[in-house]
Amino acid sequence: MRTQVGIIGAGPAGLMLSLLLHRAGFSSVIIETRSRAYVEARVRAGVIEHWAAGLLDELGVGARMRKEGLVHEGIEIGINGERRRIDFKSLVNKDIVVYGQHEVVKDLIQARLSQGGGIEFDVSGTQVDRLDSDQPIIRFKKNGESHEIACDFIAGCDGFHGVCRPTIPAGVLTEFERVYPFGWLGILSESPPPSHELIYSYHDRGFGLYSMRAPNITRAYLQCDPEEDAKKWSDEEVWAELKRRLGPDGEKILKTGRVFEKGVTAMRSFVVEPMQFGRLFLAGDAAHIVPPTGAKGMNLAIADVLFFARAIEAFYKSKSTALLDGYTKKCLSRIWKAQRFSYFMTTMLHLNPKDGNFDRRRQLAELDYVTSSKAASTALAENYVGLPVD
Ligand code: FAS
Ligand code: PHB
Repeated sequence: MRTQVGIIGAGPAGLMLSLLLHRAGFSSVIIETRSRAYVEARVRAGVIEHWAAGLLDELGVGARMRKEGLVHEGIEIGINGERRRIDFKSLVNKDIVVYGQHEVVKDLIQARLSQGGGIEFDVSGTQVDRLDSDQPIIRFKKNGESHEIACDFIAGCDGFHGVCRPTIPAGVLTEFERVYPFGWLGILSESPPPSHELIYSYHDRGFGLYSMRAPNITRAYLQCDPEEDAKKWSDEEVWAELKRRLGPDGEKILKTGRVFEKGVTAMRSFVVEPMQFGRLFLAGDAAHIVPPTGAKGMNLAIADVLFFARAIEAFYKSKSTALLDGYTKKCLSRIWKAQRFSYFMTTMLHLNPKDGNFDRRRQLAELDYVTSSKAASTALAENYVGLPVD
């Protein structure tokens, strides 16, 4: 098999890249270790930044998002039960769309397959080779048969636990990492959320996030120990804690329902530099991880591949390698701003067990300032809805 860009991973990064390359007239093949059903059911992110929603529209894959997604013009920040709204529309004249990542993945797969795109699901034994040549190759197995794809470029869109980053020789990459002393216990439930917008709730018992997937489907998270066993939490205990962390009116405004998904996600900030080795280019979680408090993960992945697709187009159409050579710098400029914002939101809203009473007061002052100063809430709003991708 031969293609111009071999893509490893059918997550948001790999799928979006394939669609962008097709639009520009270039060939790609995606190989994915999981089944189509698995990747389409994997519950992850929930927020699409303003520019990313526009890109989905532009690519003709935004119809279901526009029909089923929820446009939000702000968020609420709770401070021990007192909720204050950050009004994106009035501050930065932008909104976001709440629409599950697995729904985005479904739409992207549907669109790519209907274009005749090649997506090989259920592969195993993925290998990348000859990365420092101009003819890198991908090897994989499927249904017991070995396959090889000759490429001009390989996009490592295989997530944090993929094979691409570890294939880069020792000494090339520099890792930057911060691991947080807490995680999130997340649930999905058949019940209406406590507000029509997201509530990020700081509380003396710990952080709580109240999101949704539909008017009658709640997606909620509780700050917990990163090693927490979700199975040890009964539904009743989760609901009781979610109500407490909303504040005095939690019992009244949070309706319970059947919990059909429960899991713990650990939290880290992670970046590798550079994001390239020869003809292998890393994108998305393969190159960086953000704590989900800023709702940046999926959106960063889409921005990376937008920049990569532009670089590929310049290479083939104008024989210029300038954008390819500048790929890492271009991506990192956005990635580090997203890391800064995600760190800011995470440390402002979560209780760090290592902090003392001085830090609790400092956090409360930061929350008071951010939600009462026009300048500070505008800064939060412009980062939350997504910085420009020019
Ligand atoms: P992905 O991990 O989505 O996709 C990588 C793909 O590569 C996967 O399908 C994988 O099966 C495949 N793959 C891996 N190894 C392979 C191999 N050897 N061969 C072939 N294929 C291979 N972000 C938010 O913004 N908000 C959230 O609330 C949020 N919650 C999250 C919860 C969890 C449990 C996790 C893990 C992540 C969460 N994220 C969240 C971040 C998440 O949304 C990622 O940022 C997003 O999935 C990144 O997309 P990709 O880079 O495409 O990586
Ligand atoms: C979600 O809806 O899953 C979600 C929303 C906002 C976040 C993280 C997760 O910051």
